[in-house]
Amino acid sequence: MTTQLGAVSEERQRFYEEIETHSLSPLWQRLHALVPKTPATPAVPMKWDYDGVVRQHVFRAGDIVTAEEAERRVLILENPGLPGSASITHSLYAGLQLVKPGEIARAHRHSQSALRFVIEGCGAYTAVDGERTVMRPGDFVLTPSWRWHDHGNESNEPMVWLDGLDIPILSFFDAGFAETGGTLSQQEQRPVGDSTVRYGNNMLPVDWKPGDLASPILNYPYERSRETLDVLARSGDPDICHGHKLRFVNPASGGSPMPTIAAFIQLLPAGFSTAPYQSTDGAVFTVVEGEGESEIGGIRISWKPRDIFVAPSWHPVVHRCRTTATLFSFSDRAVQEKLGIWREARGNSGEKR
Ligand code: GTQ
Repeated sequence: MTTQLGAVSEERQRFYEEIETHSLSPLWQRLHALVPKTPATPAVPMKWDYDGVVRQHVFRAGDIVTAEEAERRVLILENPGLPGSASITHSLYAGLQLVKPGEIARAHRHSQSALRFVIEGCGAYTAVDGERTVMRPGDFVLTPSWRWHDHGNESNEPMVWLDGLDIPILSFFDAGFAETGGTLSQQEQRPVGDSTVRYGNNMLPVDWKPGDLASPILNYPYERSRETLDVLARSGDPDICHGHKLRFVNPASGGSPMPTIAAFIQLLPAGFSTAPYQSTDGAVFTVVEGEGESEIGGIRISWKPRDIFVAPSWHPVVHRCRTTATLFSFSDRAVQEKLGIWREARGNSGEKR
């Protein structure tokens, strides 16, 4: 009997080897990995300690590479579960970009959508399609797909921001294009703050039609996000899974600021502990204010301002904080919702929606 089974298994092994030479492969050997019962990402929970570890390396990069040489002087935050991928989750890229006083990150455009979330420094600018916005800590800035953008620092302090891009999504679709500008920085076409007033005051110019799926607003300043969180926190109970959480929107559609990337900001009251929450969008968090810890898939991560951490898809997440805390986060929920595949589970049950 055993011999017979062994013989079959040898026969199968020979079969697998033979068909492999014709680029064929048996599904029954791989079915469960290809069609898992629940999401099984190789990405792992991870924290980057900004002030304790990462900051010194970002600044060292500033000593050894010029902005001109590097084009973008960025240290990539690569998920240790996805080595060599330049990805922080399977679908998203994150990096920390340094622009020193007097430097310019050259004008270019690409089909990848990008967000910038300011970690430190004040007064550098991002220009998008000829309009500059001045960046301050906690500001959430967009450089959507195919829009010309450059960055410059005319302040006297270095600036570091978190770059969040959909690079892995574009590379999955093999749909990436990029162009370098003819000039280092763009010609100014509209005054600073134009898009905030034009599109951000709960009105839109009457015959204006969006040219693409991204928000026409360049900067969602922390001042306004924080004020909104404060109003929510003063006048209602926190959600058990999220505390007080807001999603950033494209005022033209009510949807996510960019078609592939959703972004959020949340306030956790001092002493608050969230109920377990899991969703299919792996999320990248950065701490603006407060100290606390998160348990992500059973792994405990303590955090303080400017730290960055990642919660991979379907890992149960719990946040606890000693002081009032505000967390910015971004994920691919925008894409998953468009495809009808996004799921969440609230509380302990692990039940689907
Ligand atoms: O500033 O356009 O971190 O193209 C990676 C790729 C930043 C950018 C990154 C990019 C950019």
